[in-house]
Amino acid sequence: MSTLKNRLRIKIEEHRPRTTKLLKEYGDLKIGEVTIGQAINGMRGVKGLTTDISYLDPLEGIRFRGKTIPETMDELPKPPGKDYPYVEGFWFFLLTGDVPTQEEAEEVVEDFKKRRQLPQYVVDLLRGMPCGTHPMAMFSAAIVSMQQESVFSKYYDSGNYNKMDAWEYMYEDSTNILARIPSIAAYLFRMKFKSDMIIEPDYNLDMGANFAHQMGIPEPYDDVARMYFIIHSDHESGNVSAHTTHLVASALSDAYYALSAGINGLAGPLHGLANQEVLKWLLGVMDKMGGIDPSEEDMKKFVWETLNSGNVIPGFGHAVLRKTDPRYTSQREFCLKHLPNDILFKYVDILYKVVPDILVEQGKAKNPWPNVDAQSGVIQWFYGLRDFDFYTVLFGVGRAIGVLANITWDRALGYAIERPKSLTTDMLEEMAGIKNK
Ligand code: CMX
Repeated sequence: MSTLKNRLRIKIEEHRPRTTKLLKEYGDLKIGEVTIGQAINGMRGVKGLTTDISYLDPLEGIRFRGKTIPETMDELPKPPGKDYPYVEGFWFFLLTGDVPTQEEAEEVVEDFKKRRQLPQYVVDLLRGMPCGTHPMAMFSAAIVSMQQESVFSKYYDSGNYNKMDAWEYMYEDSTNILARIPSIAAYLFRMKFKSDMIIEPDYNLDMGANFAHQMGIPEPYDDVARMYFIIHSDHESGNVSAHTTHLVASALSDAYYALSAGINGLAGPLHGLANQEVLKWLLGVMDKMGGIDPSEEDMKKFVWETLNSGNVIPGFGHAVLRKTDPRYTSQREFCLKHLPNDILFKYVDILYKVVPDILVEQGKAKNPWPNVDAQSGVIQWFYGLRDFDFYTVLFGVGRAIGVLANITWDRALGYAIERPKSLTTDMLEEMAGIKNK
């Protein structure tokens, strides 16, 4: 058994009594209340999920296994000479909560290489889809097409299913998926946007470097990929992609079904698709300003025009965060180092200066600060990735790491099938004392 799987087994066995004790002895303890506003408006802030993989503090932003993004980037093992950690080592860290040693991370790198090969039927499926299909629909279809390989489903059907061992099968499916999806993403990118000039994987490379290689983009795009996948991995359990993946897996659907569903949620413009929306909007701003260095005054005018026409400012606001998203900051730092003079980055920079005050003045958004999506497209654009329909697929590869770690733990801790209760409008009116007799 690999070091990672063995460590995970130990962590799971240590953790199980904590969950059992909470359920058995404190199961009736109240941890919150639900208002009519929350029942109608997306359950915002309702405490109804448990995860130890990440925690989102409204003011501090995300922590992965207790570590901030800078701590994560600093402490995890990196490929020699690189600025960002191995994605495979980050998978080890999210699953176990332990920072792997260099050797442990590299063992996972080797494990992923063995699982990387794409089945021919995935390639055939991608090639058979209508050319107008959105890359997110292709990505989701490719993931669910591999469901026939699920070892979890086979185990469930075997007649020997034991809920205590189910996590092992979820782990195997999850690792197989993670090892393959960067190649799926790169394949569909080259097929769709690079005249079908496919680049075969290089089995000497780690996930980030092989992704850059298969995309056909030189260094430091390998580090961009590592950074991008890590910062997009997890953002607690309540966001649409994470929650959907968890919800589907709670029915004991396997990781292929669950992740494909989560990816479909990520494709929404209020969630993952926002990075594509930001780029589209930014290019519109640039076009209107004639591509010259923008002035703050012109930018303010444009932002107000967008708001007054009933649109949101993409890349700003957040359902939970109440400060600048540290995922934004992390990418901003990358931009300041690698592309400080890029014209698009200058637009993003000015937006950072003018949008928050305008959103405060408008008085609607609870959080006027930028989120992750306000920066990510700019970096991709700079490295020549100009087909922004593809951007959310990149987010999807990263998001898979977090949600697959979560559903592996869901099975380890035997989390139940999700079934919140709904009420009718009549019932809410009755509770509010406004029901017409
Ligand atoms: N521009 C203009 N108006 C905004 C706004 C923005 N960036 N963000 C919020 N608002 C508005 C909302 O549309 C809402 O208006 P109505 O009352 O007219 O419906 C009001 O402010 C209150 O919304 P909120 O409680 O602050 O925000 P929500 O939790 O409802 O929504 C989000 C959060 C992210 C969907 C929203 O801020 C938004 O639409 N932002 C732009 C899209 C975006 O960047 N999405 C990426 C999110 C990142 C992620 O998923 O991780």
